[in-house]
Amino acid sequence: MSEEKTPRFFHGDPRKVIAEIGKEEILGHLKKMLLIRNFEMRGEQAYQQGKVGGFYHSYMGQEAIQVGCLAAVGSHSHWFTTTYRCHALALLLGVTPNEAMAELYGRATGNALGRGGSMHLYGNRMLGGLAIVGGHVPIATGAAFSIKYQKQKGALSFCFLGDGAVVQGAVHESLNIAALWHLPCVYVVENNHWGMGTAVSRAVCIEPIAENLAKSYGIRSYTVDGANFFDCYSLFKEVLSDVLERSEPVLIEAITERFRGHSISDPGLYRTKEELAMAMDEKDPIRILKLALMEAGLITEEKFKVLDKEQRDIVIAAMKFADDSPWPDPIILEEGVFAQEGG
Ligand SMILES: Cc1ncc(C[n+]2csc(CCOP(=O)(O)OP(=O)(O)O)c2C)c(N)n1
Repeated sequence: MSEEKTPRFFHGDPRKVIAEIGKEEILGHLKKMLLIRNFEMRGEQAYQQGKVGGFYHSYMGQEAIQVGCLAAVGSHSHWFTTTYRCHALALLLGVTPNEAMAELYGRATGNALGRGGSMHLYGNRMLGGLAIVGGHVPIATGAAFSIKYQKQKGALSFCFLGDGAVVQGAVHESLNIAALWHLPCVYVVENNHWGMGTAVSRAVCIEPIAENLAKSYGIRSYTVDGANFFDCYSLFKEVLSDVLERSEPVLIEAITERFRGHSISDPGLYRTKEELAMAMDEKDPIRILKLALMEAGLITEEKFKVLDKEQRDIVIAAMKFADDSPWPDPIILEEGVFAQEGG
């Protein structure tokens, strides 16, 4: 990366963050990351066994971004929108592991009654799980408009999108209207370096993305290490108070790594095993948080193993729940369908 391409990273102070969050609560955030990791690993396993159909996009490797965001901003009043890579956000926004897993299995007890599958999970404040690249960005922008129009206090709209989505027209129209109308929307580009098998440098003409793009729309931008919980938490705290105060959109770029192929059917031949192994070692958000908490004397290796096992057991129980759940009754196929062709 040449010098002008090097972003200015936003940093958080781990000691300050631990003092602010509290010792027990920060372990709670580690547990959430472990839940997501275990959910993704077991979900993949179920897929390989033929129990999960359709697509499967793992969030493994990116956990610190959405866990850090939710830890900082809470979920009570905001709107959240994301892509097909949506298991983590759903789990963070109150979808239980049972109903998320049952949705992957296509069962009636699933989060979308077994009709949506892996890419279409919904939560109380979660507008989707949406699979058209860039297509969800106007939806998040609309949510920000509704917050402003209804004069809702303390609420923002958070939109997670991939680096590959940045070149979609809908994203630019959204940024323009959000800046023009001063909408309280936080756009978070999760830059995992790849859009399917295409490197970001072959698809997007500017880097760093957020710093450059934000200039065109006259809005603030930040770049953050998406593997570092403390940095992500601190950034989202800062952005929360900033956007609430100014009611202006903000563009964040979280540099991250996806530990799997684009989807489960992607063998990932475009990157070497060594590159991936290095990323999974050096940029593992769970390992980074674990080491920091060990250094702070908040956790031991043994305690970490106990927490990991607890989360694994929750996910294994969710798989059993899904396995034991009924298939949807075909008679309800047209229920909840709001648009139909013809008269
Ligand atoms: C409009 C549209 N074009 C193409 C696709 C096929 N497609 C699905 S995911 C994807 C890559 C998106 O990459 P990125 O935005 O970086 O997100 P990531 O998968 O890395 O999280 C593409 C091209 C699609 N779903 N929608």
